[in-house]
Amino acid sequence: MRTYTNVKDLGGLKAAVKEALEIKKNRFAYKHLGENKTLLMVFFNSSLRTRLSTQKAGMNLGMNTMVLDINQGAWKLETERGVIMDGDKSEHILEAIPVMGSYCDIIGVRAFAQFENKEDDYNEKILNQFIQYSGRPVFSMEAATGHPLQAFADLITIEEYKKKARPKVVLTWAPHPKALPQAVPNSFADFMNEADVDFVITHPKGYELDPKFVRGTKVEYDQNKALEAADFVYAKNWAAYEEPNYGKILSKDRSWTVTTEKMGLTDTAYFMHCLPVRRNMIVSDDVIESPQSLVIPEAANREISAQTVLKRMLESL
Ligand code: AN0
Ligand code: CP
Repeated sequence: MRTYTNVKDLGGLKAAVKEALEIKKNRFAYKHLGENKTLLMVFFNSSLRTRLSTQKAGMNLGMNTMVLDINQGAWKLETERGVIMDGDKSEHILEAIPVMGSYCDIIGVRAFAQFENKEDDYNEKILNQFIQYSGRPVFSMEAATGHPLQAFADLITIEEYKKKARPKVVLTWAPHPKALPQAVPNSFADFMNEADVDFVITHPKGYELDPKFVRGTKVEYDQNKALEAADFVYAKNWAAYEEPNYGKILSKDRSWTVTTEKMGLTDTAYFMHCLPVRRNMIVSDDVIESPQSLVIPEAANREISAQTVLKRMLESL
């Protein structure tokens, strides 16, 4: 595997989940693969889970791991070509990327949508420059339009907990005080569309996601209706995608918060969220603390999704 940026890079999902569950049973079985190989993780944004789980996955595979926080200690990077660099940015990304590539064998990149220019975000301007100029296999640790390590971990979790062959999975928008990217819901939709699930999306009008990820999925604007008979409720906030509101908050309506009452509409569904989560905005204390909450096992599976991807990349070096 040379790149991991979306569901297609995994090939068949069934085989990928099977491989992931085998890795989970014996996570040190492939320790020889990473011997004398170096993983570099580059963060343009904050992280708890991605940072720790991906580093742990690399260590399970015997890799050396290095982390660079671009905004804490590295030089500020210019990302536009042709700019006269007389401002506060000391280095151009066109030098920085191949230099980073020269010190490692595999690179992970976290570079969120910046909400300044929709085209730049949706063309994955930063991530694609790493793919083009690093000379190394590159994987997304949440880029502008997707978070495929998260969605893969989500799918593994659903496979582990589902009680029927084809569960109903509902992705619901929920309120949040700050504008958040569409990366997590985009990737979740991308994966659910390829998985054997009955997938429904619900959000207020104006929060329509990129049709490239939604594909033919049913969008039900009435959250209560969408939740009926759900087996899994996946909550997430995102800012508007459609112009002229790209990156804007259109609603903070707390009637969309996932509460015990809302979960009562489901078929005793499990609750999922990628974390970090704002309690009593996205989800009530009661729901996230209930036995139906999968947020911790879901986060734990991030180690497994990362390890499956890194294993495949090491195998193709
Ligand atoms: C980020 C987001 O919504 O994309 C990261 C989630 C994994 N969340 C926040 O910035 C709070
Ligand atoms: N879910 C997730 O990616 O968490 P972090 O932002 O803490 O890495």
